[in-house]
Amino acid sequence: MKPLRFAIFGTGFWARVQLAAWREIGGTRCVAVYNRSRDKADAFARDLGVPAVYDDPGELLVREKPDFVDNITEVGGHKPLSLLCARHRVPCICQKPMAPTLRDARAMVAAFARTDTPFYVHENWRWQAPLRALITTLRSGVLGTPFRARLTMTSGFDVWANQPALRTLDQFILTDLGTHLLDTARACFGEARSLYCQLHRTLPDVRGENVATLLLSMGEARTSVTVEMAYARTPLEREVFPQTLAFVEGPEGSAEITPDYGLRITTRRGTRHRRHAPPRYDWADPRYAVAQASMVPCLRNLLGALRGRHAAETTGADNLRTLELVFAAYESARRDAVLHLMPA
Ligand code: 89V
Repeated sequence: MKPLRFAIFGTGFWARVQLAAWREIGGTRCVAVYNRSRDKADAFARDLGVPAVYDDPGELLVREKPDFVDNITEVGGHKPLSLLCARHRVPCICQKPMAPTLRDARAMVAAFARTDTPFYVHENWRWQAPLRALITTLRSGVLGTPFRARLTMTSGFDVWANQPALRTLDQFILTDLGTHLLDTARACFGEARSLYCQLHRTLPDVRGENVATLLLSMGEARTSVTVEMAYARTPLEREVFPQTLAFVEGPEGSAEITPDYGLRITTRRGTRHRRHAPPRYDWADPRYAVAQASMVPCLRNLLGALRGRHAAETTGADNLRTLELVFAAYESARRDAVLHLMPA
């Protein structure tokens, strides 16, 4: 089968690993890159063997006619560059968070819908090996319908070293990490009915909030889901970045994701423990192993959708539901109020 020809927009930290993840899967060929500063795009193309470099994304689309674009720019580039793809009717995968406001995100999804052009969001968290094993366990019904769950990602890791732009965001942890955890919560427990959130800003050199705690009622069963996240440089006995830990309780059993990529499932028959360590890729930064490895199944799912083989899990339209939770969380924290998101 002919490889799909694609272009990458943005040549920063994530673009390098994302291209490696595309190459891991096969079936595509990166034919061009665009970056605002051409010297960065030149260096990227030279290091990674991409044949063409542009500092004008419109010109790239006209000349190269890619089968799709992977938009891996910082959040400020997501809307303008995705809309450019929509205007050219070029399918686009947009990095998370899709947009800095819900209004922008809705406009993006609508633009692709109007031109009947595929639009996906690169949301890889739900594809992390231990979380995927948890999702499969929940869908098997072995725990019964969960009544309570906790997702936790609390880390002292210096995320700003590789992503300095995160320091200057007015809205930080909910948009950067909250998108991931709330999307994973949706994959596990269904849509949120209500939400309450508290935020803290504890670091003088980071503009936005860096600690968030949410309580959601999710799905038909109104599962009580607590989501905790922090990038607070708090000394921790055990650093598990970028793993998300979880504990789920149901009438028939419980499940726990432990710091060593373990999934422990306890039913009346006892406890079963299995490790779901991420595959090791030589292109992946070992400090980000489980997160970067999850790009492979995430991109495989999106590629299958681009080829028309199946529906993508993380379409733009689906991801709107995740962003609705992110922005509802800011509103809840601002008003110190529970928000009801669905008719009871
Ligand atoms: O994957 C990401 O989007 C990163 C991280 C969650 C590691 O902070 O920004």
